[in-house]
Amino acid sequence: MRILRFLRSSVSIGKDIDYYSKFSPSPLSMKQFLDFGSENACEKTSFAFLRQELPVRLANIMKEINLLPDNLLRTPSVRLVQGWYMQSLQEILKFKDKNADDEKVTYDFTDAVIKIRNRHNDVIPTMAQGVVEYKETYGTDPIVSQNVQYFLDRFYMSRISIRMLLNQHTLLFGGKVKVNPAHPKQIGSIDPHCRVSEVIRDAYENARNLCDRYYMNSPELVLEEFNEQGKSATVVYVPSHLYHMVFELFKNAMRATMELYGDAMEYPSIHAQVALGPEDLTVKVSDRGGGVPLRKIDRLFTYTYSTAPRPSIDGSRAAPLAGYGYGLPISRLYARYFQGDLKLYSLEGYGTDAVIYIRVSFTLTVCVFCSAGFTAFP
Ligand code: W6P
Repeated sequence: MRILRFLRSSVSIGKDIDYYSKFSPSPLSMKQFLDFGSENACEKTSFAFLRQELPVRLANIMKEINLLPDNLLRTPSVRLVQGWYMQSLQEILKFKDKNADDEKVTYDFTDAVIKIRNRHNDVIPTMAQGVVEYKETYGTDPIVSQNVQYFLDRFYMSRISIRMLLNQHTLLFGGKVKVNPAHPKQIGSIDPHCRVSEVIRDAYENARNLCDRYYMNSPELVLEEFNEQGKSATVVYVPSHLYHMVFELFKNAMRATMELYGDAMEYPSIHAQVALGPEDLTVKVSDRGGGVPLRKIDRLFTYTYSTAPRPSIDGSRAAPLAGYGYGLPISRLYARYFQGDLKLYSLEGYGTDAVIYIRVSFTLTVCVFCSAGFTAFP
């Protein structure tokens, strides 16, 4: 009986995936995100949008998961992730024919959204584990590596875009009031006046703490801003995304510096520069950690290259500062999500400049899967 029910539900979920994957995801502009948080937008509007849009985004990426190499698809880790996507799709589809005017319905929906977000918390390390399992059994070749790279970039971009929707909905409608007491001026996760330098200093301090713990010392930060006198640069942005990116860059810059200078008592500072122009806000993080040869730069963004077995989590050894996991490629996706980018320029024998580009215009449409940009409200 149970098996029969399972079979029947997995046949119908297949049909749901087919149906919803035929729709294209609707990219939102920063302005549209802000409008959802304004006075005249309500939980009902957001509910009506999400109960269609979430299945579309989930189904589209589930179709792509199915195109992975068989041997990767069969790893327990990828199966696990696939199961989470199926479960979440089913939970959203339960709201298909529900009455949007019923407060109980929208309340339950917000609850479901929170559950789904939590279910998918560990997608990145779990997929990384799948890649490790695959590599251990089959090794890697350049073709598989390239396919995995293409897939994971789209998969993680899709995840960023879905989580953005989930977060906005729960932050705006999950509580009694729309304002977040910790960040009253934010619209959900978006800060219309995100102070870039504050985020940079915060990320530096936290990276420095890790560095001090691992190396017993750390390089200083020199931060410079280049824009209208006296004003510090602000952008309409998701501060947590900016934090994630610069934190990753600082960890890498610190590690390179500490590894090159070994037991020296003094270390060359890390320089961060912030420049605001009419189109771009640019953040450059420069270290003098000896650089990386050009031949090895691409590897820093390659999933099959940078995946190492997960470091032990028994806490008996301090976690290494960087180099495990997907920090850099994921950071680049965060930058590209709002039509920006993240690039590395290295001077081998000297140091590395890491540059984050952030587009200033808030009418830009965010990326759903790729970095192709267009404007919703020119
Ligand atoms: C390095 C390698 C790297 C990656 C990202 C950011 C900074 C640095 N410095 O040597």
